[in-house]
Amino acid sequence: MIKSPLQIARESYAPKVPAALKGAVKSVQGKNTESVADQADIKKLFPNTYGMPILTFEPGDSSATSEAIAVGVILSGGQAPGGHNVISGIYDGLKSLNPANKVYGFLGGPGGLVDNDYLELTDDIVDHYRNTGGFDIIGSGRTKLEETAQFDKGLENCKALGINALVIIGGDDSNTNACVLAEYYLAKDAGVQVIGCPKTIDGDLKNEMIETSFGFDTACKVYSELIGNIQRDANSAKKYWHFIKLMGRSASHIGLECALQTQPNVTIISEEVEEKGLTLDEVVTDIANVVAARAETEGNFGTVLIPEGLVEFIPAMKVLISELNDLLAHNEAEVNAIETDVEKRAFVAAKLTADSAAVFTSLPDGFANQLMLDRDPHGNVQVSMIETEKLLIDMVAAKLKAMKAEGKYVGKFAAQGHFFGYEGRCAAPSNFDADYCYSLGTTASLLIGEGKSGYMASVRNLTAPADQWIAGGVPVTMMMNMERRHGEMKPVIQKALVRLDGAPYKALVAKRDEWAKTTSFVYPGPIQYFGPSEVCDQPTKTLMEESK
Ligand code: FBP
Repeated sequence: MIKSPLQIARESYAPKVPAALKGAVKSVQGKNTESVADQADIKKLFPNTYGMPILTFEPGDSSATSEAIAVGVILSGGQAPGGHNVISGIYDGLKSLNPANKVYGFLGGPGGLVDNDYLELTDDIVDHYRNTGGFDIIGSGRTKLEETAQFDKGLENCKALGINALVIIGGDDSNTNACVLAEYYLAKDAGVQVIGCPKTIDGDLKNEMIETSFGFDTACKVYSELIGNIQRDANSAKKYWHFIKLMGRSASHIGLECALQTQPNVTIISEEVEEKGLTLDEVVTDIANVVAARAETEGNFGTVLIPEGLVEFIPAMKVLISELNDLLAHNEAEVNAIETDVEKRAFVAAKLTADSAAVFTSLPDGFANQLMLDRDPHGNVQVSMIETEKLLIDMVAAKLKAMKAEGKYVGKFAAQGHFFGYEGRCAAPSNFDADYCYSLGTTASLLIGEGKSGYMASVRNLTAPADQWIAGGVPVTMMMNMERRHGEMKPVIQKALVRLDGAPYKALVAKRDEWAKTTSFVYPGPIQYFGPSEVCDQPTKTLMEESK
């Protein structure tokens, strides 16, 4: 493989780690824990992993096992910058516990564990991927580990390889399943520990003990660079409105962080739309009003940030999508057998409730077709395939036309649509993510050495310099509550949506009217890896606001 000069230079970057992880390490037990809600139900479902104490690693004599062990690593779900550093942290951590320890990577995500598709990681392989983006070292996948038959097959494969522990690097659903697996193996006394690591660019796996998921920092910095470039173009030519959809399946953390970094004219926050019960027409009217006001002062240009998951937060659309999910799941064969989109739409519309059918038939055909596309293995609509930015452009254009007819708009509206998602998911990790991920991996190896299972690696105090970060383990059950999924109540890690009483959202609200009226764009530029710390090591604005 030909490497770029930057890749070669980054190979020798030594990630910064918490001071406590630099020498001999002991684990200190904190208080026993409770789940965030539904304690009785979660306790009953997780008798072996419920209530375990929080662990913190501090300098001191280790009680970790020095017997040689083997560990299996799995990358689960969407790519996030820094995954390779989690693996190199696990690898180095285990080798420093005992050079005879082995690390296997299961290929192509959780499915690799069930299919016994694996690769033994060696110095050569790991060195090749240090500080690089992507998940290509072993690949990722979205197979759900939830059936006991899969757990048993996985166990058989672990036993054949002599694997004593698995590390599952994933988002909220994957870590929920990791905990179910940990519980199952403990109940069976199977001798395989399971540890989770918090991954997702979406930033929605966070709580009191997990300050951020890895990858969020880099992805937001990449998108903010691109938004800044577009804003500079918009401000130079003064002829386009740019509607930019940003990845993040549910929560609007990415849009919010990018807004704080770039100061666009309009930022839609899905959670706010839901809270206020806004209709699609009201969202469109709000944008059109900003376009009309700027036409009279600044000119016919600007930027609108749109969260990827918006459609699922507009109340009427949410009901429609949920009906569509059930309807498509129950009539899969029939729907697939229909040849044309027109007939498909008619078939679906006839089966929806009257209100949802009215919403569905009012949508542009192309958009309605996108809502009928295949769901992902977790039953979610694949929002990355829904062109919300184009829908909004068309609807804003129509609204402005009507406003013009009423003499309420005097400008000229020309718009460009963009979707930033895949551009950021495999970017070379920022220093923050390179350091954070390596620390998470090292922490996971220590949790394994301590014989723990059902824990997630946690590294906190992230707005301080890395040597002051606090590493430890948090029982996954602590993050759980019961939620209805596909008609059944299930224990799941509580998803962290944007909090409307949270500091990052309040920081946006304090400024957004000014950013709408004026041209206050910020152009963050590309991620920097070499140079002064204030340029290279800054955490996200979200973390900084939350830690104030
Ligand atoms: P994870 O939750 O697995 O981290 O993935 C998040 C995500 O990047 C979303 O932001 C996006 O909607 C989705 O993955 C896209 O999925 P795919 O890679 O399957 O197109």
